[in-house]
Amino acid sequence: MSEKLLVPDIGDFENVEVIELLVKPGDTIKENDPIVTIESDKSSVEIPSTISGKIDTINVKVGDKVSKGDLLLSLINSTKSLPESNLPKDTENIIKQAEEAMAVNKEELVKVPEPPKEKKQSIIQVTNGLDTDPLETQDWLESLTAVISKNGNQRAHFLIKELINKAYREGANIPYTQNTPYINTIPPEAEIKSNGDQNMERRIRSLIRWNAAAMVVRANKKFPELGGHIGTFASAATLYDVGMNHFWRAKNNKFGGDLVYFQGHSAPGMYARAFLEGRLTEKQLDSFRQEVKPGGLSSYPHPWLMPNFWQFPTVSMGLGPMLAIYQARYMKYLINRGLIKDEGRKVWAFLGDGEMDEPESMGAIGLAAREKLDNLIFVINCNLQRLDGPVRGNGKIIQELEGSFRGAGWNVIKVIWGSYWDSLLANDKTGQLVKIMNETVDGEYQAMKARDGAYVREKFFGKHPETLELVSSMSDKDIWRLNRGGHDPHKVYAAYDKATKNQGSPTVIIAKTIKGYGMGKTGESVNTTHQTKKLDVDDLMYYRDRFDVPLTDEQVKNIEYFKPDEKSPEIRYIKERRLKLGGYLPERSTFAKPIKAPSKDIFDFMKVSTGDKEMSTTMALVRMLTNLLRDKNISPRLVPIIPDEARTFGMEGFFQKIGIYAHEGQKYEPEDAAQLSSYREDKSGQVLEEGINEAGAMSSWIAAATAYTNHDIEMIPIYIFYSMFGFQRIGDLAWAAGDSQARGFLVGATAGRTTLAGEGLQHQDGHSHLIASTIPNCVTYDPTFHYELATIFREGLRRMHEKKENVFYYITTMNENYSHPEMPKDKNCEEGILKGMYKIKEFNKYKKTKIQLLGSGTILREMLSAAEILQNDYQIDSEIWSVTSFNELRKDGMEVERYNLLNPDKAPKKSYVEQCLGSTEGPIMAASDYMRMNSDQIRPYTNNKSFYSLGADGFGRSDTRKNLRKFFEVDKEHLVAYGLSILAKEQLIASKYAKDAMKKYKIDGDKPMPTKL
Ligand SMILES: Cc1ncc(C[n+]2csc(CCOP(=O)(O)OP(=O)(O)O)c2C)c(N)n1
Ligand SMILES: [Mg+2]
Repeated sequence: MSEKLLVPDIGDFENVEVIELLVKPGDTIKENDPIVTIESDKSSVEIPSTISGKIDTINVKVGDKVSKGDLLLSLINSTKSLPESNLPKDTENIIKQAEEAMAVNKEELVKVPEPPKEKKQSIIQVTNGLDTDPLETQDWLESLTAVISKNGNQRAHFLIKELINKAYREGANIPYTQNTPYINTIPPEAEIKSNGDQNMERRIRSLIRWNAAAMVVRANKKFPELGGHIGTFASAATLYDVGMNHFWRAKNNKFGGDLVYFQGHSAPGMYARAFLEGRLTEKQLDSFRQEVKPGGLSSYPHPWLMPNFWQFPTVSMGLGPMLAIYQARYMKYLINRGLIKDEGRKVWAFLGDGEMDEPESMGAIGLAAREKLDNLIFVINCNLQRLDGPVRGNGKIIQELEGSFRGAGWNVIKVIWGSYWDSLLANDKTGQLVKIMNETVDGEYQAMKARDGAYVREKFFGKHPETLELVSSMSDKDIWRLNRGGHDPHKVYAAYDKATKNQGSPTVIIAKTIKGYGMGKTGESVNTTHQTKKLDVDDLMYYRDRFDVPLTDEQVKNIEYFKPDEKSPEIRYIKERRLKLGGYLPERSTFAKPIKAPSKDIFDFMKVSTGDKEMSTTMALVRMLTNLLRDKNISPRLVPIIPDEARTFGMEGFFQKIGIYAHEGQKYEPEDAAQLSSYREDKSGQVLEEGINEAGAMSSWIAAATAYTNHDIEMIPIYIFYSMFGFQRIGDLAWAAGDSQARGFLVGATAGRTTLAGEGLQHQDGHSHLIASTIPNCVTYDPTFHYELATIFREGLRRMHEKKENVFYYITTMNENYSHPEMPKDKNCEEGILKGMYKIKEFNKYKKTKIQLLGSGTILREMLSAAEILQNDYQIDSEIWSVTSFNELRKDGMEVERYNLLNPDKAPKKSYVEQCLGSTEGPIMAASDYMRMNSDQIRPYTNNKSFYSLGADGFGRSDTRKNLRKFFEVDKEHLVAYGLSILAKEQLIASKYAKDAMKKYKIDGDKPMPTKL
């Protein structure tokens, strides 16, 4: 049967140009195969076939304008698609596989036996002092206890929910609290026990504690300026040790490995463990924070400085939690796209309670719950202190965090009290103990641990006769021994076990600890703990005794490290545990295969002139990406990341072509279902549409850009954003990306202070290149023409993803439409584009006066126009240089200058700028759509030639592009006037020409500087 394929609904567009035919008569095509590419003035989209068959005739040609309903082609032997299966084949397959895997997981889930729960005592307590009828309360509570023991927790929960709903419907509009009492979430009888040797683990932990502290103290004894932290790891040692001994699986050839984000300033503890494991030497410990000589240990986790050890930079507070969430999300993305196996890997993040004050720390917890990231576990170490003092002196950080995380939909496990409290809580028949636990504020809890047992008896248990009675048979020492949950390996183990088995939501473990645990009077639970980095001999003796470290007094005085013999049970144990868990942690490695850069011809279409066709560089980029999606090596690895601006950048064609990642697929028919670029969410979708969330998008980008090490698969993330909402919004994340050795593309679209016209002060970017230039491994470009963009992009693919160079690219693209010329034939052009500048044109008619004109981004076009005016109206010759990157030119200049200064006896080298401009004629005038500082960067490298830079300094404002360029004095008229004035200043022409030009172009010499307006 024969069938006709018509142009589908293409949204609001009419008469859209056909720019590519992707098939020819005689071809056999399948459903969803792209047929033609059409292009409006803003975006290009492929039209896929909805029919399979052999092409009989094609009814359109390149250059035709088409609208909805126009005939594209006729097919013979066609079969039409069924409406419900319009997903691409591989998408369908991936979904099928994922669904099968989910079914298997579900079966596994059913098989996991629930631990036997012996209910001895109700955990529900009377805690409300405003109880007006205790007997009635008791009745209700007993009924509930009966339900729990007879029908289980779920039933009890259901009944409570129904009661609350009923109360709400009856008008009792009192919000349900997100808090549970201030006790452990897991009751003692439900705790899963560790099979580890507890005595052995305590001994090992004590040695790690000692060596960690010794390392900091030794470094500071040598060089007091070095700093370091003891108190943080001291509070978290048990939290780390239980994970290291029992939970965290390393990467090896059979398993991808869990990913652990260690709290930045607990690094000494990780080094101390690695020392016992034999991964670090004593000499290395002694070079903690002395990294200038190779082999030193970095202050905090920095993959850039210790590339085989640290995986995640976490010390800038708040970044760790966000990055971990997006890492867990990205892991699911890779699984759902069928790019990695689902091995049940987990992402763990260790955070400080003070760190949770960072808006970033909590900023993405909603996403984690929404996306059901049950591969994510947060451990918040609540030692109740941050740097200066208590985190919530007058409140309770644990309760506050519980409320926020539960509200967001997380599985919350509180680990507040250690095992010594179990019997006290069991004997708390009236609930008075829990009541005072609930009422005591963190400031008091902290103060108690800075004192002694007698103080705790008086100030805590003494709050009520019943609780005082509860501890009457206990000595002050016994009271002092009542431990906090985060220091009890049993409680921590039970929490970790529960967290790893949780399904359908992320888990947060909120553990209560003591800052400076074991440091005694000088450092335990005191406000100055955070800065303690020196311990005197008495403190050290106390610390040794507190943890039974087998060192003599003499050895303590010398602050010696302690490492048992290789054959000792301790070392054997520590190694055995890690062997069982697949290897050591942290460790950074990569086994990712490179991606072959696409052949040059895939970019050829960008090397020819666009003729009359005008387009922006943003559009040229999208065209290029569309083409790259046809390269079988590149296509699956591209990760387009967009913060809800796809349409702004003309990328809506991607919705249908590769889909938007959505872990639940698409549960609704989109409003625009009938249209070609309809909003398509898909479980195996490729685009990460992050919402209005630049920090989240950047975190996703970092996860993708480091997938080569964390998942052993090289990915090509391309995050496209409004350039103004890039670096200045997420600068610290970009810095962390550099540290992480991220590889990928950042695209600052709609860039330029005067190029993005109507949006105004907050939108117009005149400095992102300068911010980007602060990151040493960030390579930046500001191209003007499509062939420059293609050359830069291809080289980026080659350097980062084929040659595995640890750099990342920042490219600005613009929204100004213009036609693009053919790539110059000059064989040095490509090299120049990549190095940062090349000569694009020369006017040499009059051979009297010459000027060198440098332009970047869209201002290059103003410069080209200005050169023409200078030639035609003023008989000035010029050479015009397209500067694709002032930043790259400066890097080269700096390096060459440094070499020359350090090698005064050798023949000096020439910077690339000098090679280009050093022996040219006339002064140099440079301009870009960025601050003058952008072009000023190359001033020192021009061989003392006169150098003038122009740029868009000052706050932007909304107006037409023409008016803005005039205002910032980077339009062709100002460039002409400035050019003439420069030549006059250099005494090459008379000043009257400049004056004339200013009059002609109505340029007011007394106008205030734009920075002051
Ligand atoms: C963004 C940022 N701001 C400030 C700091 C400096 N700083 C380092 S540790 C610290 C206190 C941390 O308190 P908390 O998170 O409770 O960790 P703890 O040491 O108590 O475990 C601060 C303010 C930082 N590292 N990062
Ligand atoms: Mg803290």
